[in-house]
Amino acid sequence: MRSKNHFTSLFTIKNIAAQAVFALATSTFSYAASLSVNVIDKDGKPTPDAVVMVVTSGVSSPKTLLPAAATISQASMQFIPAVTIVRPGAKVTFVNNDPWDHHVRGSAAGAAQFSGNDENGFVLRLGGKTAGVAGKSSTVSLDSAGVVLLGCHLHGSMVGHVVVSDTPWAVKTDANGVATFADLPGGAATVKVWHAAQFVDLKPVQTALSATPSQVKMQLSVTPRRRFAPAPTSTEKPSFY
Ligand SMILES: [Cu+2]
Repeated sequence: MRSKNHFTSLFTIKNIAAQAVFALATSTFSYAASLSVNVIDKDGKPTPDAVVMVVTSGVSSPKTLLPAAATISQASMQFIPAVTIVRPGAKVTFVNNDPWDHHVRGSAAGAAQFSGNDENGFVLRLGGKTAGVAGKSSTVSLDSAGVVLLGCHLHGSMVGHVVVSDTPWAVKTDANGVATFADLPGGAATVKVWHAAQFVDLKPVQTALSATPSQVKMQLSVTPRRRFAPAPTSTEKPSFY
């Protein structure tokens, strides 16, 4: 009984200390810093669908947290969107909007696939959609931070990714290759970029965030292949599959 009380009081002291550190950090960095990251490919072209992640030294959380739920459609032989960002523990729903079956699989992407620790791995089969009825769906929980590679056992050309980000600051680059962060805490920060075609991790960039908006440019060492535009209304299986 005595040792239990001793443990409880130690825990309380630790807790108070942690709160004090948090209060100090938030009062020091009371302004919001903005950061714009331009991602270009090896040829200097703007790169959409890259994920920029910022690890901050200041303690804060974004006004908008990463989604705890997301939906990925299978349509015209593609995962749409191609890249989805969620927080750890997110529920991700796959919906088959094609009139034929898909046999979706998720596995650790990149170097993590060799670790043998595929906590986010899953396989699910979805029957083809009947016209006039909602597509069949299935939901998985992605609990560990990391990148999940999506594929289909029936259609080898289908590729997608889910980035389960452990930092709440993660933004996908737009059509112009730009990711913008509006309310970062000031101070030192590390900027990382992920792209499906970038197999060798790019070196993170260190930057200092202040009240003055900052800009960082990051260049991939590869030129990603462009995705063909999906035909959202197609109901016929493309002949080339
Ligand atoms: Cu498929």
